Amino acid sequence: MATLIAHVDMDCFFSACEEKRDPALKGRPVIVGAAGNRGVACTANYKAREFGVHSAMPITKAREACPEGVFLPVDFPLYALESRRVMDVLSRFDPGLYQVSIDEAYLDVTRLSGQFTSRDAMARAIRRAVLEETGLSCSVGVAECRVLAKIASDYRKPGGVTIVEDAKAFLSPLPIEKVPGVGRRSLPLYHEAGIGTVGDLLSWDRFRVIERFGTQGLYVLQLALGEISYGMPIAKDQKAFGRERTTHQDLTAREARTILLSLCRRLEEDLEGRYFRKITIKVRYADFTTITRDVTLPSYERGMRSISRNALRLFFSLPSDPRRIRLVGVRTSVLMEGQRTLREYLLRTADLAA
Ligand code: TTP
Ligand code: MG
Repeated sequence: MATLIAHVDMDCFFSACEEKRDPALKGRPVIVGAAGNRGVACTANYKAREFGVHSAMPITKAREACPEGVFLPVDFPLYALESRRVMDVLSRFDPGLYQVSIDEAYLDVTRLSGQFTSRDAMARAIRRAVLEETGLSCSVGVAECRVLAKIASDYRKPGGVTIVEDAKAFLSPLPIEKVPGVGRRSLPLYHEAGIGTVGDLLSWDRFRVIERFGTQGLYVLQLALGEISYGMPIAKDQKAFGRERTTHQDLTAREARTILLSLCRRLEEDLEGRYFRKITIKVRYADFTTITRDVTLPSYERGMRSISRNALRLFFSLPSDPRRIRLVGVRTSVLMEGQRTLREYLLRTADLAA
């Protein structure tokens, strides 16, 4: 079953907290950021946004744009308290939720979705629970890839619920800068090439995209084609990544090796380009004896080839054994941050095309 992710993002969070504390503010343009004239706006409610006020706008400019606005200083302890309340509600839906910032979180809702008639009903239930229990409004995006879930939560703000069933249909009409990572620096490159929407990029040949926009262009393309589906984000302090599978039917060594290879592939996806120095495999026999073997590499490596080569080498180093195998696993540890290289993307793309 594919992982299903919900991304929840609070609507104009700081000003919503201020409006909750002082209901007299409701209906008025509220800008949180500074008491005097120094600094920038942290956030503006939707009323203030109608005047063109946006976050990161210098306060002096915001006052010009919206003279009747209510300008408030930042009350961080208040927002932190409200944030905790929101996360408490969300953690009932996924105790392992991943909080990204003060006002947003990813939830693994794979299992939860089975309790609802539809993904939409589930997303609405999450939104309603937050609203009823905290008095604060949020927007929810649901998709099988967390990047799409995040784009989706922004799609119908404020108070919106968006379910992505089809990556291509959803992304095609969107401006390309809606994809996280396409920012101020790269956007002009797309515009120069006549690309405004993700759909425009999809009409290009894959290799032309790579030539012109490199890894990022390819990433956008793959996202839209459903070839990338990232699950839950992984905590920065995670020390190891592993995948294992228990089978219902005990396996021969040959079958176990095939499963081990598919686990290596999943593991490579989990790693999202990180480097590793240690690889461990685990084998459990039908009689429950479990053995592990590991190797520490002379230097950091990454990628599917390194994982599978080392895992298979460890597997073949096991003494031949007539017992059937009921579990195999592979793990990488001693990790270092890293991004996927273009070469790795191409290798994976070649794999996908094969
Ligand atoms: P966002 O979720 O980006 O913005 P928002 O919640 O105000 O509005 P939206 O409805 O579009 O989600 O950021 C969450 C909070 O983080 C925001 O209320 C204030 C703070 N923040 C800053 O302090 N500085 C900034 O530049 C931004 C973007 C946000
Ligand atoms: Mg927000």
